[in-house]
Amino acid sequence: MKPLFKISLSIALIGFVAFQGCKPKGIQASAGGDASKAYVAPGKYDEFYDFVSGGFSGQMSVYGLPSGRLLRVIPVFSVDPEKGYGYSEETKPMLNTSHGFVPWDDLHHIALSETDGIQDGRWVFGNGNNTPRIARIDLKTFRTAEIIEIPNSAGNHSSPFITENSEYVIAGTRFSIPMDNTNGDVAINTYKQNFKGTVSFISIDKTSGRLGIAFQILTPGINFDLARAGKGKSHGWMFFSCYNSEKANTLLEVNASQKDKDFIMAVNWKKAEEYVKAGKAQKRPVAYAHNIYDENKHMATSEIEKEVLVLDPKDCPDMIYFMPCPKSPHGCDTDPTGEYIVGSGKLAAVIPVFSFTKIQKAIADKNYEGEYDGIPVLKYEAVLHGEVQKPGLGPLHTEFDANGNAYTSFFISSEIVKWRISDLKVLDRVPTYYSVGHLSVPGGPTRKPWGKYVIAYNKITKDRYLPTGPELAQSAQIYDISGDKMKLILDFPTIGEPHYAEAIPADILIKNSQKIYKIEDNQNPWVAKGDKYARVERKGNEVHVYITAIRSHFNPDNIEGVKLGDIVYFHVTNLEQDWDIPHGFAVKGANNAELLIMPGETQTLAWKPDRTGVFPIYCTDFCSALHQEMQGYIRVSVAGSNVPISFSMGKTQTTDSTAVNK
Ligand code: RUQ
Ligand code: CUA
Repeated sequence: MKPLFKISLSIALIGFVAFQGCKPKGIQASAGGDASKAYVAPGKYDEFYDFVSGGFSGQMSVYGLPSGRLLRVIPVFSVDPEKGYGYSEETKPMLNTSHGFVPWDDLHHIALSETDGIQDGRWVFGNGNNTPRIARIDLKTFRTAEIIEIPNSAGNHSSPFITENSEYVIAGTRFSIPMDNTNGDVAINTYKQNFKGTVSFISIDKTSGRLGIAFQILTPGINFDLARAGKGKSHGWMFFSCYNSEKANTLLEVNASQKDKDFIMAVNWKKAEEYVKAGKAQKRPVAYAHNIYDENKHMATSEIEKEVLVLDPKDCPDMIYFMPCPKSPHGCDTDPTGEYIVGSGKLAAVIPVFSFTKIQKAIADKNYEGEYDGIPVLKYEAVLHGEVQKPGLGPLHTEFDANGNAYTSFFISSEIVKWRISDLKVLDRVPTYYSVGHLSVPGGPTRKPWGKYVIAYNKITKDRYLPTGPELAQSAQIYDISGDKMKLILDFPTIGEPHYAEAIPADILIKNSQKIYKIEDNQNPWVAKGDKYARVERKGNEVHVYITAIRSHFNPDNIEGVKLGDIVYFHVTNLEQDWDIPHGFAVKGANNAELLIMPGETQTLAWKPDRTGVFPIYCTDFCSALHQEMQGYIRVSVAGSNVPISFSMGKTQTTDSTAVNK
């Protein structure tokens, strides 16, 4: 098998290289779809919100479908000067980790919360790949509400995947590593002895959404790539794709592609819950950050948590099984009925489809082909529903419609292939421009796909848009899937590198969308709930400026008495109570971004002046006809100055106009 495979891989790669090298003829002609299907008239709403991961931008973006209009970029793991996220004192703790402040991450996957296997529109989750984290975004405010770090993990790629009643978001580690509570200072080539993997089950509080690491399962030292929860009949199970069953620690490109089959790991998490209840989990000392944004205080707090429960499969029989899966599986997707699990070997020539019923039978019959690190390996043929033959090259991800069809992306052959789950027949194929990674059908990973479109998220765009220097935009392409044949109707560039996306009917979110923060509910410790609270206070070398903002002035707007060596905290409260009236706040020379303060909210900017003088402050968001007049001054005097703290708005100064610092 090995030499044969090598040949087919090199043919695939030659094909890929050739494909990269010259543009197939006639592409521009074939790319013209029925654009009217993507047309949303000015002033009309889109039918779906589409939440798209930003990859190495660390953010999540929100588009309208089918128009492809960009509605919002939600800052998640990366600082965002546009919104002051990660720059204001209130939001800095959101990016705290056990390594300190980490202002960036690599966000690959989206998971919308579900009730009974249907999207409920409460939260959207995203993973941080680099410094393992999961974020929860509140869909009332489209803001990051919580970030939890994951211990015993390195490269949180197989994440976050949600169960059908949002019991858990689940995260598998991409890299195996020495566990956090062991001495990690070991030779890298002791991989096989010292490196382990984990998968983490992070519980979601039903009302508040608050996250907590319920337990982790220790696994052999392999790499987890993706995952999906079971649903319907397979609810209570979780399926993870894994590669590097060879346990290579170097040149994985070759060394982790040796075996014909890697695995899909099936975890019976209901059983795992029983083991935790029965006290089978070990408490392990770890350190991970847990950051929560309090909506009433408009402020995040970060705590370092110290312990995690770990289940070792050695002590927990019947909890995990391996299923052989051809050649370095990437995507692992469960169909809407929960009966079928689709594996996608990046280097495989077929798509294997597993049957949950057969998996249960093989487990009951102990139909094993052996063991891997003491964990039973089920017989491939015994658990297989069948293989899709000759589907394309480099299958990555599969989504579903409500009519029993599957849509698989093919990176190497740059196409989407539609096939029928029941008889595994290929029904249609369309090219993508180019090299599609994930694809997404609205509701596609749930029990209730909404269908209508499949959206391809492409890694390479080459000649699709005007050239923009060495780097070109990644792109999304929308295909109409309402008929038998897929039809390209629109393509649009994306922010960062889009990996996965999930779309949800707009109606589900619109009704909950928050318009303002009520000023009377503002519990920020530095709030100024009206003009009479506007003031400046000195505390040692800290100067606290309590500023209110309302169209079109700041109160106070003239501030004096700051001395070199002071640190100034501008606590700005936006007194507006109208929808869509944020004010911004910036001061010259701050080593910081602006603040962008929503109606009813308080945010704080820290500024350490580096020279004496008079510095402008101003509103950055065009809020009114007199936005440009929304400005003021702050005076900074020498260190030993006796200029007293003073502040005002609207008063004509009575001091001697020639007064300068002595
Ligand atoms: S991955 S392009 Cu990071 Cu989801 Cu498959
Ligand atoms: Cu406030 Cu511009």
